[in-house]
Amino acid sequence: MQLTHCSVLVLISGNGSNLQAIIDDSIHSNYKVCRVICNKADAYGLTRAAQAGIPSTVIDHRDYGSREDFDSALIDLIDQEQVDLIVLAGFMRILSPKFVKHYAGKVLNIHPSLLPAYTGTDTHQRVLDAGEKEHGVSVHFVTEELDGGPVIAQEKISVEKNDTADTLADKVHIKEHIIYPKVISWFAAGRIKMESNKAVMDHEPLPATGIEVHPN
Ligand code: NHR
Ligand code: GAR
Repeated sequence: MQLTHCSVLVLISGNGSNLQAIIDDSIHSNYKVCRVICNKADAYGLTRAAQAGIPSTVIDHRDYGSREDFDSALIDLIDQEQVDLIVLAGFMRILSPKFVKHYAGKVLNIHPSLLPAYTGTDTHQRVLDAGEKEHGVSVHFVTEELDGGPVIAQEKISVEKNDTADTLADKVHIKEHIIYPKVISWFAAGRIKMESNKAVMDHEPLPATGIEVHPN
């Protein structure tokens, strides 16, 4: 089903460069960012939302007694409006099974590695330490398994001799800002779904590494 104008809610914790790329793309695409929710009051991403005229809400996890209480409050906030898709863009709180079940098939995350390799944090340094020749970025559906939901798309970069964790992070960011808006527009067009814990595009199940965007 084609959503006439897919309403996207973006969850952030920090700088929000992916949020910015999504906002910039949305202006000429088939989705709109209806709200930004952030768990850090001083995150620069909130300034980006304000500059784009997008409403935002801060909800600090430290004000809640448990992860489940925080997630219940998050669900209450999100359900105040009609949201078609929730996008994690540098959002740093693990979402409880209750949250994930409530929005099954409607939550995406971007992760700076070629999943299933290098889940977790500090991916760029770990890729260097392992002597990998390739690195990259993955967009996946969020499930209860951390960084383990079905992959929709990946984009690769090559690791050169003089790369550092910082240069790899820069290269990965450039790719993130291309791949994330692209996947969101596919979702908005009704082309991507999660079915039985698999990512499906145009009714075809995708391979475990998703679609390769810009193959070399
Ligand atoms: N939630 C679920 N259920 N599944 C995923 O795949 C998720 C998720 C929530 C966030 C993003 C993520 C990543 O891409 C993400 C994927 C934070 C942590 C973490 O350990 C792990 C993975 C990711 C984000 N967070 C700590 C926590 O206790 C807090 C760290 C902090 O506040 O700085 O939640 O890698
Ligand atoms: C991005 O590189 C994203 O892949 C990564 O955080 C950065 C957020 O940047 N996510 C994780 O590492 C999740 N643990 P941004 O705030 O500028 O979009």
